[in-house]
Amino acid sequence: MGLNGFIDLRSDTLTVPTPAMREAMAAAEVGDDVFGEDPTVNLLEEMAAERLGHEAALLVCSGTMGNLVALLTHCERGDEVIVGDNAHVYVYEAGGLSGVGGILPHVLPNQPDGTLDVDDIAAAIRPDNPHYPVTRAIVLENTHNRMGGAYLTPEYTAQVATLARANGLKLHIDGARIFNAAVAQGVDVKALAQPADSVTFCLSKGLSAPVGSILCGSRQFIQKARRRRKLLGGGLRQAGVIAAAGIVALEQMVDRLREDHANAQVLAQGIAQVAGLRLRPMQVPTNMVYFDLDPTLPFDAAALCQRAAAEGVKMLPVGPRRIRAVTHCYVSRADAETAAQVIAHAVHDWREPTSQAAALAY
Ligand code: TLP
Repeated sequence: MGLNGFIDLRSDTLTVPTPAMREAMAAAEVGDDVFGEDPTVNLLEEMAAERLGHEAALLVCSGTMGNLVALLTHCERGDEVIVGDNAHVYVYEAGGLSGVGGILPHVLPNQPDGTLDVDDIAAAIRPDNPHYPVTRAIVLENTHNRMGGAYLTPEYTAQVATLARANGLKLHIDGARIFNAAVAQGVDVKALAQPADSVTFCLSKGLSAPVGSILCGSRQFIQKARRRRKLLGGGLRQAGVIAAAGIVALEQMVDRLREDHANAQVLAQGIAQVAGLRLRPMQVPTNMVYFDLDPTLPFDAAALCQRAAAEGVKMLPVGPRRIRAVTHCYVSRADAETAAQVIAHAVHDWREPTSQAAALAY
């Protein structure tokens, strides 16, 4: 197991195509997708739409592009979207919604479970008054990356969809890891995706495809979105080589996500036992483990990550004293156990330097 000799927990984006994907990519039947003539892309889009319970789907280059295309399709310049303060769309997408779309984010606090408070959303919808921007859409994220991989339930999603509809708004879901959310709750992904007007999900994260995300919505919405994708330079030609891996991802890589969740538990249990490290959140709902370094530890997150990497375990510092570790199909249960041991040793060695190191220091 492992990736390039490392247990690489920095992200599930690090996953590389499986042997079955490479075979499918090599054998893919292709055509010009801008002409709508790539049979493999067309098949993937049909499969994805059917799977999520939407009429149509569009292959895009990345999750970032999918979210931007969706918001460009729902909104006009000067419109406003309601979004969480920890949303990927708001924090990690280079400001594209404003920079490219001229769309204002109306930012609400994300709750620890990844939700936006429904009363907060209702209060944030602007009245029809020429002073205000037009509130056009609500964006949810499932699973929620910065809120610890928390998943949104079908009930919550339906509640927000109802609120959106009652106010003439669109609901977009950044479902980069929506299959993790479905598997973790044991529900059909349709129950999480169907209530929304548009949903993106990523093929290139836990599902292990090398490139690509999918945007789903109504036939009319996808037709309009296709033009926005072209505008952003995302009209690829023989994209069937990418889509072929995406088809394998949907067929073979979804159900096994439960293994990643189980391995995240193993890793979290190991980390929870290390004095000076604190899981936050305490519960690990899917494949993401976030933990903080106690202020008493004489090193920061970057230093601990550096030391763990020297022992073969890569993690991501996401704050001065905060670290993220993500499991995926190249992290086995044994790797999760090893990673926890490496982290424990790295912390312990710092706290109690060996007599030789102490002598050298002296
Ligand atoms: N997230 C990446 C980083 O950008 C943080 C990661 O390693 O987790 N939505 C969500 C919820 C995401 O976590 C990501 C990627 C995206 C969208 C964007 O997807 P890509 O990277 O394909 O543009």
